[in-house]
Amino acid sequence: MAADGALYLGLDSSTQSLSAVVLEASGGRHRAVCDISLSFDEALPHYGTRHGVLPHTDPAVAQSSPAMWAEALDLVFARLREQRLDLRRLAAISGSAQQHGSVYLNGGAGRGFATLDPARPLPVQIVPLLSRSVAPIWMDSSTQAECREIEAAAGGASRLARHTGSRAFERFTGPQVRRFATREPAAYAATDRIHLVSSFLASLLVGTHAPLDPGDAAGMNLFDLATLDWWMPAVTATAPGLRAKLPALAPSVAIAGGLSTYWRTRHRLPDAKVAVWSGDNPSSLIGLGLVREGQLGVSLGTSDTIFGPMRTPRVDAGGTGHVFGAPTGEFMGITVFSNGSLARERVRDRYGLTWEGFSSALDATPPGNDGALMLPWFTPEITPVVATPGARRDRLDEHDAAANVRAVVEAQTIALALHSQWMDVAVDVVHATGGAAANRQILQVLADVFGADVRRVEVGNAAALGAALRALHADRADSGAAIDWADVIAGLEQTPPEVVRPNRAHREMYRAQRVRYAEFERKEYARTGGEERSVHS
Ligand code: ADP
Ligand code: XUL
Repeated sequence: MAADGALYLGLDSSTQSLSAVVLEASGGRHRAVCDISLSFDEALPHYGTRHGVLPHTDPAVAQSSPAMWAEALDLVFARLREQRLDLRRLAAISGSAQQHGSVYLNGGAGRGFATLDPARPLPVQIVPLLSRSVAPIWMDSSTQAECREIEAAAGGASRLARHTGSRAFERFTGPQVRRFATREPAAYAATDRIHLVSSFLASLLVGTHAPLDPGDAAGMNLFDLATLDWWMPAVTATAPGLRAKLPALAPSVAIAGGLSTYWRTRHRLPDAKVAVWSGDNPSSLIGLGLVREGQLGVSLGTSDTIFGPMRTPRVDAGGTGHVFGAPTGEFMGITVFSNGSLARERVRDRYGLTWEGFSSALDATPPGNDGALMLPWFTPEITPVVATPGARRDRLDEHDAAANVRAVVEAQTIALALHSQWMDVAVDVVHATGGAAANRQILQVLADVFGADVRRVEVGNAAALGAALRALHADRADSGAAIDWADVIAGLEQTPPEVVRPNRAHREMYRAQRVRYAEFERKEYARTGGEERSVHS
């Protein structure tokens, strides 16, 4: 058992900001005592990012700056020193980062990390270690050709998905590496190590090349979920000599090292342990308390996302879902829909409603909507892949405001259920989060369609909280006092969640509605999906 009062720091380097959550542990329980965030655009304007992304003439290209991420790390420690925290009690740190982004380093990086000078700012010491000044990130969609080439060379999309958990995706690291190796062969040849954002930042903290965990490694199209090692057919298909440039791999619970002299001297920090970092989705899984199969998370944000732990890495034959490693040592499935809050807002605004009016419309209409259906593809959809935007309606009067409100919510909820079936999980509880989880009527539809309790989880930054919980869990395991994940979650002091219970009769009705929806989706998808055929909203 760690000393009472031990502090655990979780960092989250997301697309737009760097956040930090500090947990204080006491008597087997732990609570957040600090939650801060700095926006890259505002705190570090000299990099010229917009929403964390560097300007580029090609809209398909999305890149950011590794030097900026490093400077943010330095700055967040300076801000932490201004908080009322006794950082001498810092026992361990872990982190979470936007997934898929890659950082390219030359042969001097290992020594450079080990000999950072605490008297000098970090960015000027990092820039000479980079073989590519920019890092492609997850919003990049420029690698279509590379995806197809890798799939072909690795024996097809299904084979790639069976091994790595996903078919080739533009934003995944392998296709990004291939594009760099092809277009800038000299810079690629000068690259000694390719880190993900997570392992790059962990390397800065420990002063040596840090390993990758299965959570983030699975976002590369290079990692074999069955062997937890690199899958050589994909590595070979991606770029020449790539194997030697990849980081080491380690379980999520591993300690990557101790905080290096740079941090201890510059920020007067103790010799805290640094646990391996992970991606933001695996970290959020922990932050939302999802640690066993049967628990699902639904995030109703800009996009809608459904995710949950899986004991074994079952893969989506439909080709839209992903499997990543989970910090528990098991796996997680995740499916992302682009038509989330923006689609709900389109309907709300079209009928001139407020959110209260939107909720009243849900109250005023019967579950099942008298059979009226909508396909909510207001913008191009990724699940299923639909290139031509436009909502599709069946037995639904476009002028009936209330019925359209119910139709969009039922459609999105049924789509969440249908497109997470591949995870093959017997759902017993859904943890809902994101802006639209504030809406009780939406949560009722969610409970009825899934036939499960819905708990509204209110966490500030789920990824940073998850990272702090991972630091605590890894520290205890490393100290020979390992605790189960269920106890780590149970020990967290939080406001009790609001629980919405399913209505049995509605559940039966939604079973039938799901079948009809699936049929409508199939028909419309075959007729217009992915093709240039517009159906107006
Ligand atoms: P992000 O993905 O940017 O983190 P959030 O999770 O913060 O997004 O969600 C923001 C969205 O929440 C807003 O765009 C809005 O559409 C939605 N929202 C806020 N309140 C409600 C409500 N009462 N009912 C439905 N949606 C809501
Ligand atoms: C996941 C993905 C995003 C990033 C954003 O596949 O691309 O969720 O991790 O931070």
